[in-house]
Amino acid sequence: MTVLCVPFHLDEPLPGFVPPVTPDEVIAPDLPPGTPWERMAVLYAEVADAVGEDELQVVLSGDCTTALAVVAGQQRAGISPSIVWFDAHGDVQTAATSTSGYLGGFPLRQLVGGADRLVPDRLGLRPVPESDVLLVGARDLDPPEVEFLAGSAIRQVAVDAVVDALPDGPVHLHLDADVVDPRDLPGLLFPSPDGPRWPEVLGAVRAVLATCPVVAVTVGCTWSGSGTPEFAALVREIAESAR
Ligand SMILES: [Mn+2]
Repeated sequence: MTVLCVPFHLDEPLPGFVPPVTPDEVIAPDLPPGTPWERMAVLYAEVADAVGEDELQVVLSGDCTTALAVVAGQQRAGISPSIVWFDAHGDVQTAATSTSGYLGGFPLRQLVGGADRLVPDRLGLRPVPESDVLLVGARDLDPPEVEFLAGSAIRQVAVDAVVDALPDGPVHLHLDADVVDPRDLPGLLFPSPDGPRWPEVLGAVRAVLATCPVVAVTVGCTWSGSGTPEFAALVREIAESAR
């Protein structure tokens, strides 16, 4: 088991990033000038290279897009993981549908082969079949996301229903911190009210770890500050579950 830290939010370094657990390795290269996607492609090439075979990888970053690199690295190692994506948001926007243009709202769509292909193509990321994706706890979806998901084989469940909906085979578990109700996790960049309270999220993540073979975990520390001790304890538990 290896804990990697990628102290970035998209292509922006986060020099003050406080990872919830002490990482084994920090990946923080100087990125060349370019568009945000070009810069992220350089960063994620290093992350994908660091993702090895037959070990649980826990990757901590300030966003959800880093998951693209981790899935690409797993595929190179011969693993085709299903995706269990805990997130208050859908992350299935594209440049054509997003009103904000926030790139952090795109990665799940990119994982299933949607638009905005620069990073997936440079990483050699093969599309994950939509039927192998479970979106958990999403409650803040924009209209184009609702429309896309309605016509997609991506399944959606509430946090308390995850255990009966898990896909087969090796699983990439993604945890965007903002799936937690903001009352229990202050400082979130995109807080989404009326979410599951902390004990429910904790129980659901434990159930995933206990029920299916989790081969990688990406944690989007989508907060300003340092998170909470409870969240750090969960990440430590995840990391130790593979020892
Ligand atoms: Mn997200």
